[in-house]
Amino acid sequence: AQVNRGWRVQFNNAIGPYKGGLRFDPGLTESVLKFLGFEQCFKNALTGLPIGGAKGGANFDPKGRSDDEIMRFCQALMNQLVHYIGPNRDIPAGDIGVGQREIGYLFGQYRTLTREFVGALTGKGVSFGGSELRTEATGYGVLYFVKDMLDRAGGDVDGQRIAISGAGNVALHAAEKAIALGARVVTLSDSGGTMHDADGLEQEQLETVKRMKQDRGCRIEQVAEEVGWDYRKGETPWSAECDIALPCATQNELDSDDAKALIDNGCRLVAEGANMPCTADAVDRFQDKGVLYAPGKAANAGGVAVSGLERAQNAQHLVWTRNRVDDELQKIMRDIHDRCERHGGNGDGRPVNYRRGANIAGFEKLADAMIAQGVL
Ligand code: NDP
Ligand code: 8G0
Repeated sequence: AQVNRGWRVQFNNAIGPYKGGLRFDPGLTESVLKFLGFEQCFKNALTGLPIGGAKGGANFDPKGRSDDEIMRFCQALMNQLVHYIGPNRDIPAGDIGVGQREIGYLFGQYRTLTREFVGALTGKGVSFGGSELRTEATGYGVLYFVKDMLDRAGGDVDGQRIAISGAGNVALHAAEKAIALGARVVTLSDSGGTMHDADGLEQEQLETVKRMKQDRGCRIEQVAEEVGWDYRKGETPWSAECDIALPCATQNELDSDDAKALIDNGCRLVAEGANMPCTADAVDRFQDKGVLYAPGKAANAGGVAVSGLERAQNAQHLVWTRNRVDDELQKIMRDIHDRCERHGGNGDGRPVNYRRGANIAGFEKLADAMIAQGVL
């Protein structure tokens, strides 16, 4: 038999029930889940919705597994997870290596074991309680946030060259919205390497990338060949010329040397689609050089926010339209931007310190809730 380890780190539920993603990654450790759970508390507070912070997953490697193997692993994991989650206790969702298919299997097992149809998971298929736009929410939300940052700084997304890392849920939907807003997406990547083209991705090419990744699990190397882009084996996107960088793959994927290369190549704005993709040194360098920088807890909060909206729809036994969810998402991203500006603004039209603003705004809300409830 094969044995894997699963975890759920329930970090704080002072504002609402625990909420956060589940990750399948052979390199996963409890320590990674703890920092992700910690960050999740402040992100969820920033959304303005009543959700606490958690993170979980397993050191299971989904790559190369059959559909049946994935289903059986999801069922085995839920046999244990069922004791800890519930619509008013802890509501997991997908994350790296866990998409709609996995959430479907997890939900099916939860429903079978509990004999209840309730919103104990988010990111479900829209035919069984999932919210419209949840799949797209994180990536779209990143672009809405970037747009708000540029509005504040007197710029525009249209015509900007954007380097994106990753080729998963967040990266591909960030790319989709970037193209829709008139930007040039000059890179995508995976753990094998980077595809690059200075002219940028056409919408039609993006459809090809999505199909190849989602239906056939192709690597970026194969995708690059198919769409006729340059492939840089073993390289990250951070040596490309760009105006904006959106790290959307994983933690610690952009270090201080990468930050220097980006700045030297003209990058003026960095927003984190992934959780903690930039090392602390890299962030210091961006801020020292006046590069606008938005941490994941602000820029990628659209995903968990729409998960919060999915939970609300499930609790009301209602289904909202895509337009309604999109309007709510844009409003939530704007509110997060305003909170960052209020707590991280430097006055007089000077650049906002989004790192400081996001940390203070998220912390203040959570600390107030804990003190009021006598937790401290
Ligand atoms: P996916 O599993 O859909 O995609 C992950 C992508 O990142 C893949 O292209 C993967 O490539 C790449 N990647 C993973 N590890 C590495 C690595 N070590 N080096 C280079 N590339 C790597 O995950 P998501 O898109 O959902 O998540 C991406 C990030 O966004 C994570 O940090 C996640 O926590 C964060 N996030 C996700 C949200 C969501 O709603 N999904 C919400 C908020 C944040 P490969 O195939 O080679 O592994
Ligand atoms: O929807 C969620 O609860 C969720 C899923 C995956 C990642 C995140 C995140 O905010 O990092 C949230």
